[in-house]
Parts: sequence; structure tokens; C-alpha cells
Amino acid sequence: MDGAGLPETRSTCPYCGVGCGVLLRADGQGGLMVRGDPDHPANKGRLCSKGLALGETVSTRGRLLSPSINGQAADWDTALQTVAERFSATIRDHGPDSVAFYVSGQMLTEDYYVANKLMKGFIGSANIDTNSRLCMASTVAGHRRAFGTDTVPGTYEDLEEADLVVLVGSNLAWCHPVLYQRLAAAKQQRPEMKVVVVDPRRTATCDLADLHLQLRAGTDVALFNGLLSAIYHGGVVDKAYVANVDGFDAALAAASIDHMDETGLNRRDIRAFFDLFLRTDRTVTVFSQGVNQSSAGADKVNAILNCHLATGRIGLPGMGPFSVTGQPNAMGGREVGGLANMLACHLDIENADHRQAVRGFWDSPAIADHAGLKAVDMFRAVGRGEIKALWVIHTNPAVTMPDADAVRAAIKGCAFTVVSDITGATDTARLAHVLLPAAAWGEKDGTVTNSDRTISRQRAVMPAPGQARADWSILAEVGRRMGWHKAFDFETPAEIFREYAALSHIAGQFDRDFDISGLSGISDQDYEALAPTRWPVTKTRQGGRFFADGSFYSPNGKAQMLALQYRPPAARTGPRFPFRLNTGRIRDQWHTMTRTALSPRLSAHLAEPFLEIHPDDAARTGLGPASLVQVTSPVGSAILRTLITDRVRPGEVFAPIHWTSDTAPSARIDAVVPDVVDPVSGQPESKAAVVALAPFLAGWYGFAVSAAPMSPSSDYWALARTPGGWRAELAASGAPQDWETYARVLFDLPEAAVQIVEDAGRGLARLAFHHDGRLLAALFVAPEPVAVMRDYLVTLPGNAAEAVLTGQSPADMPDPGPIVCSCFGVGMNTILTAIESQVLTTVDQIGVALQAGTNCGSCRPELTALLARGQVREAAE
Ligand SMILES: Nc1nc2c(c(=O)[nH]1)N[C@H]1C(S)=C(S)[C@@H](COP(=O)(O)OP(=O)(O)OC[C@H]3O[C@@H](n4cnc5c(=O)[nH]c(N)nc54)[C@H](O)[C@@H]3O)O[C@H]1N2
Ligand SMILES: Nc1nc2c(c(=O)[nH]1)N[C@H]1C(S)=C(S)[C@@H](COP(=O)(O)OP(=O)(O)OC[C@H]3O[C@@H](n4cnc5c(=O)[nH]c(N)nc54)[C@H](O)[C@@H]3O)O[C@H]1N2
Ligand code: SF4
Ligand SMILES: [Mo]
Repeated sequence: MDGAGLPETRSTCPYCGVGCGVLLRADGQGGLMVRGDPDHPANKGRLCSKGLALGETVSTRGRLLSPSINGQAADWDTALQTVAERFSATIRDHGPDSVAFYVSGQMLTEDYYVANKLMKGFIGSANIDTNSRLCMASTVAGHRRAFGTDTVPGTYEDLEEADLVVLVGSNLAWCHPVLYQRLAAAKQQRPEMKVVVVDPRRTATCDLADLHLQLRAGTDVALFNGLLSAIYHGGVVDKAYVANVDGFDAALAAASIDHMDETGLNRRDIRAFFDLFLRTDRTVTVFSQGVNQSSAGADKVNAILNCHLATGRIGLPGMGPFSVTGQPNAMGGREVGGLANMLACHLDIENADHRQAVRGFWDSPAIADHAGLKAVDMFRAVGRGEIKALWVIHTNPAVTMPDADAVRAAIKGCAFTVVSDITGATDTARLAHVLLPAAAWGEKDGTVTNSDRTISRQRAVMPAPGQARADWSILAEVGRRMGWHKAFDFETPAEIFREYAALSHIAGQFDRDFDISGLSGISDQDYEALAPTRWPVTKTRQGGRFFADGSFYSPNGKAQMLALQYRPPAARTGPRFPFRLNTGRIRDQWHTMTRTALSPRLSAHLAEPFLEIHPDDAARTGLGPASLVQVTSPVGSAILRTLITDRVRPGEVFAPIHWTSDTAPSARIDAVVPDVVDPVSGQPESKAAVVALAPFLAGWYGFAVSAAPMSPSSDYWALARTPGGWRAELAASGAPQDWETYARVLFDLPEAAVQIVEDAGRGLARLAFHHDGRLLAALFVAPEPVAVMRDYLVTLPGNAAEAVLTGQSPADMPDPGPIVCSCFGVGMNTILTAIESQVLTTVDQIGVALQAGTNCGSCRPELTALLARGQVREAAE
């Protein structure tokens, strides 16, 4: 059934910080239809590939359905009592700082509020930190140093109204795709708008760039210090505005010391950028993880803010620095006090008056009086046995923390670990003593705040499976069982939201900007109907921009420019570790893939972990196309597929972050990244490890497709969903005794009929398993990377496939090639052929011919790149 006629529910996409509104229609049988909400201000109806595929990720298969204790199913009463008693006993015996919560920017504000209240106000420790430490901490620190508050001054409209948009360390096309689409549409309307990308890698985002500054990794402070100096010498300092800013002279003096050569950029490009910046008033500088995830992260943020403060380009239409948040509620978590060094509502833990006021409001027995452990320190303390009870909620630190093997070992050794997740199949959940089933997105109510301070409702449209419960209600129940009945007597998220909004009134009284007290009296009905609302919300003010008037939230009301010294990344390359490892995201997967990997469409875009390496470096290292590479750093190692490309600079390599023990165990890239942090923000330097590279000497390579799940075991394997089942890449140094036995174990097909073609002398083997004339599974083995038509083979399991073992599609069924457009499943070969045969010259023409790029638009940058390739191919012919 198509579900038409059923009511639609407004909600918010659970992935990136753009915070797109979605309209959801559940068919009551587990199915869910999703479209963009035309009335949501963030997306106005648009969605990207991940948002559009949400319906494919809500299956209850693999969900955690009941609590468990030490691997045994338990009822809620026993599980919650165990958690409460163990935390209480640990606090009694070892003090409040012997316990910790590690939470997430994907929690709802209401979840976060309860977790923070419990830890800081009732347990009396600030040992609650969030994965936002790995994500936004440098921006928080930078904002607070410059503005006296952690506030994003502008709005999304500013990106559209700007004449110059500078994207620094942001792959907006893949990571904030709808915002990128808004920018692309604005640039199409006003072609005079300029876009500059500052990124050591040529990314899909560069498709929109008039200028790409492919700087050496980690050198942003040198570049923006140079810009500040150019602003001064070019005479574009806004003197009236700078009267509201402290530290101008010192910042300028520090900036004038020339480290420009460190950037590795040529003077012409630098000049072009500076000229553009100097002559364009309406400038927005968007920044993200290329800035934050650095041992100089806070300094990079302040180097950017310095330039906007000096020119007074802040808080006005089309002007301002703009940090885009990663997770759907990264911003909400910062507001509610999810970080170990914040209190709540932008109040300061170090400020005794703030502490007293919050404690009074909560009527709490205690209040944390010093900052708690930041993520990296927290897991080190877990490793040393100082944290004796740990609760991990909505995050997967055994994969995503730097030095992930050490973090995994630390959690494993912890005396008592609780994990709340929607699935038990994560590297972290497997280590839990008590595993609690959480209700997922789509099953629970609450609010999130996106990158431009807009608070949106998330609404339940389907029941939670089994006994799963919303995170806030689990936390509140533990609070009650620890003895604080009244304080955690919440029955609905609306009650929590009202209390939170009322608390923010105190913040307003202390002259903090995070004030949503206008919502403190919100009725249940109004909360239910709450439309997207940008904060602040007070009696006198709603939404808008900050700081155009030159008033700030520091003690003297002024902004602060900082004197910044360029510092290179902490680890230095040298003969033993000659390459710098950059890490980041791919278009269609979300972090550790517990949801997006359920979608065959999303899994088709990039089905395997890889290492981007420059052709010169590949040649020097003896790495051939699609061979495997062993990546080794001082802390760990990984095996990845080699992707030779001049998108990366010589000497720098790039790997995605998404693979785990369940999808590609040799590719957990954070096992390679050391836990070096920014001394100011505590944020890890996730993008600048030093590594050595060597070919992984595989004795054989394999490719497998199967209708049923597979259980690979080999030195290297990577598993992905396909429309009819699964696909796997395999490789190992030593070959098994015989391929049939290996394949039967791999596919768990002890009995099925098999067809085998083998040339033992050449190391070739091909096996296909059939049942009732349908293909169950097939394995292709070769001594070099297997050359078969993967995108054709993945369509065969479950079907009556005959000539499988050729590995090639029949002549009348051309191989579509790797999927580029995941909405319509259009492959690269299909697109290139159409470009050539139909002489297509624009992305829109490709859309007319093949539909590709006409739905979510996430692949449009890749289509542009293919157009360029198609034209090069033609020119060469
Ligand atoms: N598809 C997808 N989208 C996502 C996510 C996802 O998992 N998948 N996650 C979300 C989250 S939580 C986040 S935080 C955001 C992250 O969004 P982004 O920050 O845009 O994503 P990343 O790929 O981590 O890194 C961005 C870029 O920083 C560049 N970079 C590395 N080092 C430097 C440097 O020294 N200087 C500069 N200028 N650039 C550098 C990298 O080459 C990379 O292209 O994405 C959000 N959106
Ligand atoms: N090298 C390197 N490392 C990085 C980064 C990088 O760029 N490079 N980026 C960092 C950044 S910016 C981020 S944000 C982190 C992200 O890293 P993580 O937060 O660790 O990754 P996720 O996969 O998003 O983990 C979310 C977990 O929550 C579970 N979950 C889903 N819904 C719910 C729910 O409703 N309730 C509960 N309780 N659980 C739920 C999911 O199944 C999953 O296990 O990674 C960081 N690590
Ligand atoms: S841009 Fe995509 S992932 Fe981000 S909120 Fe919108 S639909 Fe979701
Ligand atoms: Mo993030």
C-alpha cells in the first residue's frame, strides 16, 4: 500500500545539523514515507539522499528489544534498579567524580537536559561530556573567547544573501547537502556571488568554488593571520566597530608575522582570496571540522572571527562567521550544558553566582563546582580505573574516539558500563554490562536546535519496538531510583521543556543570551504544535541575529580579538611516518552506519572503506589501483582500499570514518588516530595523524554477493547492503585449503548445490550456489584485485541467474557502473555513455535524459565532475 490518505506528521531529520523538516507518513506496518517539509525554514521542502532514505532505515530488524544484564535478557525493573544501585554505591564509596556519562549531540534537548541535571545537580559531578567534544568544542571555545558566549550570530539566509561565501574545512556538498543546495541555487540566481573553498582536499564542494585554496593541512591560522594583516594594510578595518573590540593591536601584531609559505599556497591564489575578501562587504565564512578538529582548533576559529570582527562584518544580512553544526542537536546540547565545562543555558560552572542560581532552581542537594573530564581525559580515566561506573548514551566511542583501540580496551576494563542504544550490534554496546534499548528517531518526541539556532520538534510516528523507551524517560527513572523522586518526576517531554525554558530565564537575568523563557509557560498543546522557532524567545525579543550592534557577553561588553601564533599539527611527519592522514565523511553514510547502512540505496554510493592517495605517492609506495594498503601510525593500524587520485595533495592521504567491526574491522580509522587534543578546547586532532603506508601483501582477493547475511573472516573484509542482499570485498595473506569449504562457511550454505570454475595454477576460483534455479550466493577469487562487474553482480542474488561465473553482464545488459545518483540508482557508466552519445553538457540535461540529480540533488556535484570527464574523453577522441 502506498499509505496515501494517511495523515502526515511534521518532524525533523535525525542526521545533520541543517535540521531539515520532514513530513512523515507511517503505514502502520513498519513502513514510512518521507518528504521534505515545504514549510520548514531550514529546507523549504528539500531533502538530501540521507533524509530521503529515512524510510529504509526504520526497520525493526537488528533493534534492541529488551534490556540485558551481562548478556542475559532482563526486565526494566531489574535493569534500572541495577543501574541506580551501582551508580549510588560507586558514588558512596568513591565520590561523585568516580562516575561519568558520555552522551551525544544526537540526543534530544529533553534527553540532554535530564542527563545534565542528574549529573551536575544531583550526583554533583561535572563528569558528563558529549561526542560534541569531538565535533564542536573548538568552536564553543572560540566563540566564548571572542564573544563571551557560544553563539552563532547569523542565519542560513546569510549564505544566500552574501556576495562572498568562504568555506573553510567544510565539505558542505556532502555533509550539509541541503544548505549546499541553497547556496548553489543562490549562486545560480546571482552568478556574481563568489565562493572560495579552503580545504587541503579537492572535495565535491569545490564544484561550486570560484577559487579553491588547497592549503597544507593545519595551516589555517597562518592563512587567516595573513588575511587580518591584509585587511589592515588594505584599509578596510571598520574603526567604529573595532571600538567595541579589545585586543585589536595585539592580534594585528601577531598576525603580521608572515607564515604564509607554510600554507603551501601560491602567492597569486592567496592574493586573489585576500582581494575578494577585502572588497566584499557581504562575506560569510562557513567553517566546520577542518577547523575544529585540530590541536589549534580554537585558534583557527578565532583567526576567522578576528577577520570578521576587524571588518565589522558580523550579525548583518549576508555577513558573519558561521559555524555549521554536525549533529542534529549539537547546538541544543551546547545550550543545555552537555559539555563538561558548561553549566546549563550558557551559564558558567566556574561562576559561584551562576551555580547558586541553578542549584536553587533545581532545589538540588549539590552542584558541580569544577569542570568535569573532557572526552579524551574521561576515557583515559576509565582506562586507569578511576571512573568506576560509566553510562554511554547515543554514541559509539569504541569506534569514533581517537586511539579507539585504547578506548575500547578502557571501556572493556571498566568496573560497570551501561550503554543505551537502538542496537546491540555496535563496538561499544558489546562491552556493556547493562544494555538498555532506546526508542529511535520516529518513535519519540522532543526538540532539537539546528545550526542557525532554530528549535524544531521531533515527533513520534510509530511505536517503539519491544520494550524500547525514550532516553529521557530512562534517565529520569534512574534519577528517581537514585532517590531524587521529585526532581525527576517527568512524565512527558513537554514538562522537561517547560522546566528548561524556565531555567533559561535565570540565564537571561545574568545577561546571558540563551534565553527561551518566552516558552516556559508553553501548554502541552502548544508544545505539540510548536513550529520551528529561532532563539532567543523572550517577552521582548525573538530570533534575529547577534552582535551587529557591537555589544557582547563578556564582562566589559566588548568582543575580544586574539593574538594568535601559527602552530603546525602536533605530530610531525618524518622518515618513519612520512604521510599526514586526513579523515572525514562520505556523502551517503552517517558516522558508524548503524542506520544508513541498512539502506541498500545509501550503501551503493561508496561500498568500501578507502584511502585517497596522490598518484606520485602511490607510485613511490608501490601501490597499484584498487590494491590494499596498510596504514600504520604510532598508535595503531588499518587496512584500506587504495584510491589513487590527485584530489589530495602529495604527502597527504584521506580516509573516511564510517567503518566498524561489523562492516570492515580492519578499517576502524580512529584506531590509527592518536588522542592529541587542542589545549584550549580539548577537541581531538582527528585530521592530522602521521602515518606510514605499505602495500598489504594479499595472497588472494575476493568479491562475494549473497542473498543472506555473510560471515566473512579474512585479514581484510568489507560488507555492504544491496537491494537483494549483501556484498563483500575480501582479501588475506594466506589462501584457505579449498575454496568450496571456505565459501560454504562464508555463506553458511553447507548443503546448497555449487558450480565451481577453478584454475589453481593461476590462483583463480569462481563459485556460485543455487537453489531452485535461483542464485543464493557467488564468490570470485583472484590473485589481484578482482575484476568483475560488481554493479551487475549485486543485482543477481535471489534471481534466476544463469551465467554468473563469467562475472560480466550479458551484452544486452550493460554494466551501469558505480551508483552516482542513489535516488534513481543511476550508475557512472550509464551517465558517461549518455553524456557522450547524447552530447549532454549540463547537469539539468543529464536529469532530463536519466532522471539522475533531479530528486534530492546530492549527486549534482558528482554529475558536474562526470560532465567534465565526459568532455575530456570526447576531446581526446
Ligand atoms: N554524509 C554525512 N554528513 C554528515 C555527517 C556524516 O557522518 N555523513 N556527520 C555530520 C557531523 S557530526 C559533522 S561534525 C559534519 C562534518 O562536516 P564537515 O566538517 O564538512 O566534514 P568532514 O568530512 O569531517 O571534514 C571537512 C573537511 O575538512 C577538511 N580538512 C582537513 N584538514 C583540514 C585543515 O587543516 N584545514 C582545512 N581548512 N580543512 C581541512 C577535509 O579535507 C574535509 O574535506 O558533517 C555532518 N554531516
Ligand atoms: N577520525 C575521526 N574521528 C571522528 C570524526 C572525524 O572527522 N574523524 N568526527 C567526530 C565527530 S564530529 C562526531 S560527531 C563523532 C560521531 O561519532 P558517534 O556519535 O560515536 O557515532 P554514531 O554512529 O553517530 O553513534 C551514534 C550511536 O547512537 C545509536 N542511536 C541511534 N539512535 C539512538 C537513540 O535514539 N537513542 C540512543 N540511545 N542511541 C541511538 C546508534 O545506533 C549509534 O550506535 O565522531 C567523531 N570521530
Ligand atoms: S541536509 Fe540531509 S542529512 Fe542534513 S538534515 Fe537535511 S535531509 Fe537530513
Ligand atoms: Mo560531528
